[in-house]
Amino acid sequence: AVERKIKIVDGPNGEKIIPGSPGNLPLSTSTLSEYVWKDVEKFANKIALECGETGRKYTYAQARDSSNYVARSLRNIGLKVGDVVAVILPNLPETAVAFLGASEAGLIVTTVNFQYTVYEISKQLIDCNARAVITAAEIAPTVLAAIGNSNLGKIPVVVVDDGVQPIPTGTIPFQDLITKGKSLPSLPERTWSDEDVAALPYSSGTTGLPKGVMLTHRNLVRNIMMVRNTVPEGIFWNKATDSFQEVIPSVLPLFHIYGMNAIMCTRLSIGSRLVTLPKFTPELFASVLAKYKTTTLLCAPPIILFLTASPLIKPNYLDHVQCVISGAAPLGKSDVDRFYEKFQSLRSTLHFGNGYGLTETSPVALFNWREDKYGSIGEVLCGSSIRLVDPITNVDISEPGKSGELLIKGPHVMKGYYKNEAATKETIIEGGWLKTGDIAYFDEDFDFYISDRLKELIKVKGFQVPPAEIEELLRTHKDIEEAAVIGIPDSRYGEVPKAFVLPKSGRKPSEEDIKNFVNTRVAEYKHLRGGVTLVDSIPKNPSGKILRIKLRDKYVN
Ligand code: 4UW
Repeated sequence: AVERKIKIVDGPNGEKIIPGSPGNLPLSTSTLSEYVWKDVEKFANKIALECGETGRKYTYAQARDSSNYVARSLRNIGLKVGDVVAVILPNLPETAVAFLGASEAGLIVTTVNFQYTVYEISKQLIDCNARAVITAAEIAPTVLAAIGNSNLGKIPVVVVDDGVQPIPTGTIPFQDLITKGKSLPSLPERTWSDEDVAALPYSSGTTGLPKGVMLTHRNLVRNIMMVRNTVPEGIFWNKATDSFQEVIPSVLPLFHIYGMNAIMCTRLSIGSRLVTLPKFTPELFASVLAKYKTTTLLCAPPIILFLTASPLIKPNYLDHVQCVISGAAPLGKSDVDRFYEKFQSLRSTLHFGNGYGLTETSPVALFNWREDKYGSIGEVLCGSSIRLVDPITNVDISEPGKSGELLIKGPHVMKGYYKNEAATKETIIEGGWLKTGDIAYFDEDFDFYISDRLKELIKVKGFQVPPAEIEELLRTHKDIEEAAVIGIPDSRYGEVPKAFVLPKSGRKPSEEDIKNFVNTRVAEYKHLRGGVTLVDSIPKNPSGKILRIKLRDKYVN
């Protein structure tokens, strides 16, 4: 056990501020790509990125140079500093090259779920006014249809060639950005600072529709530094040396903040080898684990459950694994116990970590690495602080065991929601505190636990399903007057969405019809697996806000 010397500080308005773990953050004004590549000479010839399906690889020197050539090309095709470029790619080596290249060119990268439908993609592209798209051959038809459905006009579409599917006419091969960029002049000196926006992933936050989360270069870089200064080196992260290199299957999607910053950027900054999996199939994941000596597993709970349950994963596949990190959704102690029952030989050597955070915090805010406290989300990262506020009385909590809404402050907290000042003001309140919508408490050692979720967000396998988005879609159905969507617990998915539907008078849509309507318009994980119930009224408060908690109390608990 570690004794943590944390002293609660009184704020000017009665706040009880709980400071993060001790540890100094060195000053930095690097942009994201400068930070990621800053030590690249130390591991220039090691493999940085490798496709787990085809074996296509980039060494560190190649990855850095290719990103730089991509940056030159993107500027050369007319994109200007501050333009938004959408990266709609599965996990490929090129996803990192595209992301970091666009960032180096001073563009803002919005990452889009590559499993999205035409409907979902066009919404995001329109909302952020994307000026270009980088995608893959397999997805290109969907992306082109989404652009066609939008008011964006003719924008450049760059396509990564998978060697299987032809690239649609009128699009730019990604490889051309690299090869032609090489002979273009170097980028001019940068005119933007680390306080400018680098990434624009989407999150619904505590309420409403998905919103662009403005993460600056500083947000992302500071978060990497906060993790590296709080979480023990040599266990949970290892810088590459002459004789050692981390090997990490990159299975969590790179469009989500966990894959993007906590895995891709963080681990490239220390010289790890990322083996990218373009899709999650049990066979591909098993073959990657069998082939590569994986040292580090960065997972969400469903992956840990999969490793435990699947007969395709032989216990010896994990023999070289030093640590398993879980994040994005709750992981129970019993899940860890079952994992160790299968991977017996790891019991004395393996370290289990649990990271908690949000898209809005770049993402890591708290991290647990204590073996005796698996259910905990651990300690607050250095360089940041938190508060717990009773959601009913609005009074700050300063004793162990009492639950309140978790508020976060620090250099990792987003600049705000893109073009949405109202939502920003509701989420980042006076003093710069970000409301998480999660209910938490702490114990005698200042280790934290999430006990409930105040916000309406549903998390399916760690992915966000904003109820407001499904409700908006349901209201476009010809027979539906009103709808409310809630999450119900599910052993496989964590939670699944369930819809309550008020039909238009005289109409009686079938459950099957409603499910089909939704399921053909949204990505697979948003499907109404929890079913559909027809109701006579949707509970609302006087101002018209849906009282989802009433539905939860009536139908779930
Ligand atoms: N336990 C319980 C957790 C946990 C959790 C998140 O989609 P977003 O916006 O963001 C994420 C971030 C994942 C992440 C954070 C920190 C970290 O170290 C890591 O890797 C180890 C991954 O998923 O959803 C944010 C919401 O997800 C829930 C919580 O409700 C939060 O507000 N959540 N991590 N360990 N719940």
